[in-house]
Amino acid sequence: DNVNQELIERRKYVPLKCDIFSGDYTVLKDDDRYKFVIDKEAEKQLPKIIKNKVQAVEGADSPDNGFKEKYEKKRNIGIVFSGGPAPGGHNVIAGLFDAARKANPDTKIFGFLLGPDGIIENETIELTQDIVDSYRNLGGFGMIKTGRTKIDTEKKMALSKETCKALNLDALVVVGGDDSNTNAAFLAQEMFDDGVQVIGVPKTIDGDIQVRDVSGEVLCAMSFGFHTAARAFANEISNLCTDSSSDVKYWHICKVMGRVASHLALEVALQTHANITLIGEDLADYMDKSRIENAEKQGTVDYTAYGMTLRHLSRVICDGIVRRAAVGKNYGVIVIPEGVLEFINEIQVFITKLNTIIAEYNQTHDTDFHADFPTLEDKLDYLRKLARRSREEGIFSIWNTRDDDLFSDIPAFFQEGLLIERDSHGNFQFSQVETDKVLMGLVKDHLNTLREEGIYKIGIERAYYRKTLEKGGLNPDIFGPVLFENYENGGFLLVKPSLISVKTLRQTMVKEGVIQEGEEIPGPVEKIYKQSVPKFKTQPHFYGYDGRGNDPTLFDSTYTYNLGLTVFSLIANGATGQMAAIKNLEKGFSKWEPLGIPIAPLMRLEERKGKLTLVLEKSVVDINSPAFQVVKAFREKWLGAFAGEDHFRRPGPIHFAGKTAEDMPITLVLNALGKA
Ligand code: FBP
Repeated sequence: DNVNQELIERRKYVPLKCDIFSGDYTVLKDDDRYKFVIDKEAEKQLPKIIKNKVQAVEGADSPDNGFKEKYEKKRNIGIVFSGGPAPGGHNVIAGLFDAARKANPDTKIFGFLLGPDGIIENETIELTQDIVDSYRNLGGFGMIKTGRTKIDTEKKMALSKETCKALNLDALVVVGGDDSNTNAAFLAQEMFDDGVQVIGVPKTIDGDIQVRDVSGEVLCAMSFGFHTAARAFANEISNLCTDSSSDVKYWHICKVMGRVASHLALEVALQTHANITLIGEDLADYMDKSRIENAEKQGTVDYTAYGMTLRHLSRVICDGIVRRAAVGKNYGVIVIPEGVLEFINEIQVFITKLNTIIAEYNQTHDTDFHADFPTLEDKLDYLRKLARRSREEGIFSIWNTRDDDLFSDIPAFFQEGLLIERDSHGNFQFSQVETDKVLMGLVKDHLNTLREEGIYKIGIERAYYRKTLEKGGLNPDIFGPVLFENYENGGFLLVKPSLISVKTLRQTMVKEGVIQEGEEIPGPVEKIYKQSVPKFKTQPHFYGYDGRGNDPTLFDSTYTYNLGLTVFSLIANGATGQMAAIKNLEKGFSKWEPLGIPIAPLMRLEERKGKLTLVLEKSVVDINSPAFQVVKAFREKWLGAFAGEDHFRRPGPIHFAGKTAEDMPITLVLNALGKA
C-alpha cells in the first residue's frame, strides 16, 4: 500500500455531499410533476408499487418526535451487487453505511456475497467500518463480489424471502442494471406485506439506465460507472490513435463494451475523434430509399430496405478505408460497439428465431437445448432438421430453408456465437461473440476485390507545382525526367516521378534561381499520390473488462457516494419499489437533486428467452440527441480522408485529484447544452 500513494489518497478522500445531506434528517416529497406511461402488464404484476410517485429528497432540520424515532431506529439493511462490476459501487455502500450509522450507530449493514445467489443462499458478511474504509473510492465490486443470477422462480423468491426474514431485514438494496432493477421491483412487490423495503440503484457501465418522464424531463441522465469506463476506454483508444499514426501500418479495430446500446462508443468517439465509430442505433435507422421507392411503385413493402445489412455496413467501412488510403493513410482506428449486431435487422431476426426455437424446445421436451445438443454440429443438425421438415412436410416452421441457407453463409465461429447459451436473464451474450471479427471478415473480403479492381490503392505523397510559363522551366537535369502537362488555367503541372517534398522542391527552385531565398513557391503547391498496392493489416482490441475494473473518476465517486446517501433517505422515510437517482447530473454538482424514482412504471414487455417478459426499459442512443448529431457532423472530418494530420483528441488518463476538463461525460454536457 505504501507504494501506491494514489490508493491511500483515494481511501481517505471524502466525496462532496449534496447540501440536503448536511443536516441530520431528510424527508421525501411526492413530486406530481413527473408522469409515466404505465404498461398494463406492470399494473397487473406489480399492483403494490405501481402507484409510487417520484419522490424528491429534501433536508429537514427539526422533525417532530415521531419522525425522529422512525428515522433513527436501529435497522438491519442488506445490500447486493448484481450484474457486471461498475466503478463507484463501493461508494454506494460507503454512502449508505455513513448515513445509516450516523442515524443510528447500532444499525447493521449486511453485504450479500456473490450477487443475488447470496440472497437466495443467505451468504452474507456484516460490513464493518474497517471493511468499508478499505474500499472507499476504489473500483471493482471486490468488497462483496457480484453475480448474474436472477431471482425469477417461485423457489428462488421464497428462499430470498426466507433470508430476509432470517436476517430480520428492514430493507434490501439492489445495486444493478435494468435486469437487476427489474428483480428489485418484483422483490419489493413480493415483500411489501412483510414490511421489507426494496430500493434499487442504477448501475452499469453501459449507460443504458436513463430515465425521462413522459414530457422528456430527465430524471436520471446516466447510470454510474459509465463515465469511468468511457474515460478508461478513451484513454487507451487515444493511445492507439497516436501509435497508429506514428507507425502508419495498422488499422486498430476496437470493440467497445455495451451489450446493446452504443452509449460507450458514442462517448469514446467524442473523447478521441477516432477515424470511424459505428453507432448501432444509427445503423438501425438507415433506410435504403431507392428500394423503398421501388417497392412502393409495385404496391408492396420491402421490409429488408429498413436498417443496414451486415454486407452494406462492411461496404461503408471499406469506403472509409479506401478513401484514407487514397491520400496515403493506410492506417487508422475503428470503434465498433459490442452490441452493434443488435441493430442489424437480419441478425436480430436470426437471434429472435433462435431464441424462440430454444425456448420452444425446452418447453416441449422439458429439458435443456444446450445440454441435449452440446456441440455446434449437433445444434446445426437440429436446425437443418427443422428446415427440412418445413420443406418436405409443408409444416410451418419458424426456421425454414431460407434461414438455413443464410445461416450456412455465416462463418462457423459466428454460427457458434449465435448459438451460445443466453445469460440467466435471457440476454444474448454479445461480449462472447467476436462481433468485430464477423464484420472485419466481410471488410477484408471486399477490400481484396477493391484491390484487384485497382480501387483500393495507396497514394504516396508527392509535391507538384503549378508553374507559370513566364517563370521559365526548371532544369530537367536537376529535376530528373520532368513531365509537363497542359494544366487548367493556362498553367503547367510539373510532375516529378520520384518522391519530392515541398521543402526539397523549394530548395531546388532557390538553387535554380526560379525563386529567391525566403520566397514562397508562386502559385499553389499541391500534393499528388502515386498508387501502390496496399496491404490491409489489422490489430484487434477489446475494451470492456479493463475499464469496468478501473478506479472511479471523481464524478463517479461523488455520484455514487450521494446515491448511497439517497438510498438511506429512501429507507429511513419508508419508501419501497423506488430507485435512488440524482437529477441534474448533467448540470454540475451544485444543481444535483437526489430523488427516488418509481421502478414499476418504467417497466415494459420485452422478448426474453422467446417469451414476452416484463423488464425495465433500456435506454439506447437517441440519434436526434445533440451528442449523436455532433458525432455525425464531425464524421467526415474525423475520418481524415485528406492530406495532413488527423484530428485525434487526447483525453489523457483519469486523474482523481483536482478538477479536470473531463469532469463528466461529454455526452451529458452536449445533451444538456442542446436542451438549453
Ligand atoms: P451490466 O449490465 O450487468 O452492468 O453489465 C454490462 C456489461 O459489462 C456489458 O457491457 C457486457 O456485455 C456484459 O456486462 C459482459 O458480461 P459478463 O461480465 O457476464 O461477461
